[in-house]
Amino acid sequence: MVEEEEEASGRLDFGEQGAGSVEGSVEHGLLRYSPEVWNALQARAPVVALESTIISHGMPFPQNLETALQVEAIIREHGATPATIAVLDGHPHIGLTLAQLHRIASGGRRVRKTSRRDLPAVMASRADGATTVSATMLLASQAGIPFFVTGGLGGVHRGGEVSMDVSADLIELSRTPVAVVCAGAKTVLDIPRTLEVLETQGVCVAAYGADEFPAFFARSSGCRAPARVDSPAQAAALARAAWSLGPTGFCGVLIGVPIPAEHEAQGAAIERAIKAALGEAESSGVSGSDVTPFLLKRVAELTGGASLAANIMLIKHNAAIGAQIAVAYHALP
Ligand code: PSU
Ligand code: MN
Repeated sequence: MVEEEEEASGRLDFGEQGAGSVEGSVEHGLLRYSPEVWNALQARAPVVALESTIISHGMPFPQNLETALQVEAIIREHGATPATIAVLDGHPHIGLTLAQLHRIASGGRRVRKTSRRDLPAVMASRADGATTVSATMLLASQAGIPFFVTGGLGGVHRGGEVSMDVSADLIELSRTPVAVVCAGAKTVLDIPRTLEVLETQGVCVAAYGADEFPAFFARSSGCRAPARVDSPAQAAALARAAWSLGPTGFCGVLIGVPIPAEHEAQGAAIERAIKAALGEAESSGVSGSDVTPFLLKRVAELTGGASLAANIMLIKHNAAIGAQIAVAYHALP
């Protein structure tokens, strides 16, 4: 395990903001920032948040680490600064070094899947936690980062009307003013009910360059998206309109980016694997926060890696568009 962290080159002096330097990161209040992210935020440059559960629980090592690094590179290529978020030794980190990314990617079960409700326990026990969409949104918002890119969103699980297994991601979108750019929700979930809960919670949902809300591996979910945007500038304007309504108005914004048509071919095989994995989850009694990681792992195994390849392609695609949206937001008049 790579544990050592580089000392920051040259002591950073952020005395005015009350920030200090800890093991190469900038400590400000509750949060520890990588120098790259801290400097970008101080300069009011566009920053894009990234979650870490997709690294620890969404993909196997070492593809997870390679993908995380490539996604960060894509965001930089598009003119924004990536900020991967995770909890290390109980401290929320905004922006990770290579060593810290490696620690999350290779940590196996030692790294805890951390949604909003888990943050206090992970912090108090000084554990390592990989943040889900809900916890990442909360920490990104506290860091002043309004844009966040990921692969797939959590949602209402199939049978959720009985189990009440509804991802905290949906509720977070109703509380926290961060725009989430993703490929929609996987059909391991109940997409119509997911959209119903988002409506009930007052979340602004748009599809990017499409009329339907996307279903991750498939462009079409059969569900019309409540709104449509066709460019980074339009997505940025939508987010600004939402946030202009103030703290008691709209909060999160969800932008669903469909999988590019040329990559959709594998969709049918993946759908069959999803059906099989759902049956296995039920018969082996997997429940709670283990359900999503179990399904993602089994679908990847059953498709011989095709779902993993699609996953990797999608998160990169979303990163390019999310970075363009963050840059467009900064350029709004
Ligand atoms: N869906 C995916 N990939 C993922 C996740 C969901 O296609 O990696 C992860 C995200 O971190 C998301 C979390 O926030 O799972 C949702 O978990 P749950 O269903 O337990 O709320
Ligand atoms: Mn759940």
